[in-house]
Amino acid sequence: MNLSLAVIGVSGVGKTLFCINFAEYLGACSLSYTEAGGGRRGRGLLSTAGARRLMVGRGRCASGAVRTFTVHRLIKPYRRLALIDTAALQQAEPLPRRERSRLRLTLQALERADFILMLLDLSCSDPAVREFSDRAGRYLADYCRRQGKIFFVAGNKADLLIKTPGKERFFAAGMDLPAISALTRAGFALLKEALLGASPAAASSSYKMVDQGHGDNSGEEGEEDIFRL
Ligand SMILES: Nc1nc2c(ncn2[C@@H]2O[C@H](COP(=O)(O)OP(=O)(O)OP(=O)(O)O)[C@@H](O)[C@H]2O)c(=O)[nH]1
Ligand SMILES: [Mg+2]
Repeated sequence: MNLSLAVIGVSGVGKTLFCINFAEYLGACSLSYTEAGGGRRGRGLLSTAGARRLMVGRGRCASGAVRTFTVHRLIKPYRRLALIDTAALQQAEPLPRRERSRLRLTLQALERADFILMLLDLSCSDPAVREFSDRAGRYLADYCRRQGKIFFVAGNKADLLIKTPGKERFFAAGMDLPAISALTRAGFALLKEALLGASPAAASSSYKMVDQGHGDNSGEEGEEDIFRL
């Protein structure tokens, strides 16, 4: 049985660092990957340290590509875990052509994934980015509910907060927001537990597990489609 987790969020939120460090946390020393978009298409094998050096940080090589890291036999009962590092969500309206093709790749990745993890940057104080991320989160929660996928949302960069992580509750997209740090690995244990505890077959009940009912994202009409191509 294989498991695929798509990681989504705006640029700089920590998607790439999360994928590499979560794979390493699960026991991977090297990562095989495929990538498409951002003017690139290819595959490769890197150590986790090499992947961090080459792939993390704004403007790093292939930023804007959708990249799939595959790790083997690390998370029982799954034989393979695919971590899909999607292209950054962009707020521009209308989206420039190049961004539309990246968004198309991201939407295809979401279709393939069993689980979708949306990352928000807890250290970000820009209200426009927060509002956009919140709308994107609501849209994705609604999409996952309709498609029978499991949706997680987490606040990354908790290590940058002055308050002790875990002592404060955050909410986004109408949900409780667990605080994690892709850098320090805080919250990874809980995330692993949540992944193992939620089988794709039980998607609708697991969705309720993360939906704490703050705000209304259960409307019959669904959320406004903010991912227009
Ligand atoms: N302090 C801290 N920094 C982090 C954390 N996660 C990511 N970063 C830093 O944030 C910056 C962006 O991280 P990336 O993983 O490249 O972000 P991304 O979401 O992949 O960005 P794009 O590829 O542009 O979409 C890097 O400098 C990371 O080292 C975290 O949990 N804590
Ligand atoms: Mg990245």
